[in-house]
Amino acid sequence: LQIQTDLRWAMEREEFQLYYQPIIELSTGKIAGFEALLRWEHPQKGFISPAEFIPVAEETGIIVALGEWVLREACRQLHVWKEKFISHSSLMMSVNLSSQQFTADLSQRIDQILRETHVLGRELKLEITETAIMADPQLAIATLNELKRREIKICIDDFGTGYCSLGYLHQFPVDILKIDRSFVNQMQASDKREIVRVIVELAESLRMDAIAEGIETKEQYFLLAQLNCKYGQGYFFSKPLHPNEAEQWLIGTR
Ligand code: G
Ligand code: G
Ligand code: NA
Repeated sequence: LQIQTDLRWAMEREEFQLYYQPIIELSTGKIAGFEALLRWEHPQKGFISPAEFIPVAEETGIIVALGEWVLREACRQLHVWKEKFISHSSLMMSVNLSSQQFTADLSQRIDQILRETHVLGRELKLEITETAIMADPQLAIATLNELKRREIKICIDDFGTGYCSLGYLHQFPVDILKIDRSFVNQMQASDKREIVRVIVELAESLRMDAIAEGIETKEQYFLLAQLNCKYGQGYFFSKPLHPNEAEQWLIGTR
């Protein structure tokens, strides 16, 4: 496959770029951080969606090196912004992890990156899917505990779409449940709204926070705030932004 070959070269050719989507604290409307989202600008084909190339990067194992680049770049950018905008001192950076990055040596790799980029563990949030965690729950518990010792925040991504055993959930040192977009964008339907309510209450009873993704309307925002969902992100607030645009956002929202 051409895309496989191109992916191998793309890192050296510096064709990857991170975009940043603001994460909002719903009770105040203030920015709490960003989610880093990978973009690939192919020299001939233009922008290729991560939905298309991440699976290929996973099949070929390229995701491990690529994922490490993402972590380093996101941390580097966070540090730059914290130095530049001291009024945003509590800003956090969220990074997506592929299941293949979720290995026993993950925390040592991250230690190295945090040292290099002068970022603190508590400023970093990792987004992991239910599927990645449930692939090997015992390994997951050990790895998550290592991350927790460093005060790194753990978020279960796309919560509600995979299978996360409730029996395990309370054993995982998880900080945040991210409510999948598919529930959020149909919140005007009462059954979907109930699912969102149940996830927010589940998070609360497990002493976790909830974040909603894919908020596109003011109605969704108000409903989520009413349900005491702590954080949110989505096109209603902002699409994922080029770093320069993200900076403008920080300037405008101090
Ligand atoms: O940004 P966009 O909606 O096009 O992303 C599509 C999918 O790709 C999302 O599910 C997102 O989680 C995933 N994705 C984006 N950036 C990264 C990344 O840096 N690492 C991993 N593993 N997945 C990512
Ligand atoms: O599941 P995950 O958080 O990895 O998905 C992030 C992806 O969702 C990003 O690629 C981003 O472009 C996309 N996205 C972000 N906000 C919205 C939104 O409000 N609506 C829709 N449909 N997609 C969104
Ligand atoms: Na995510």
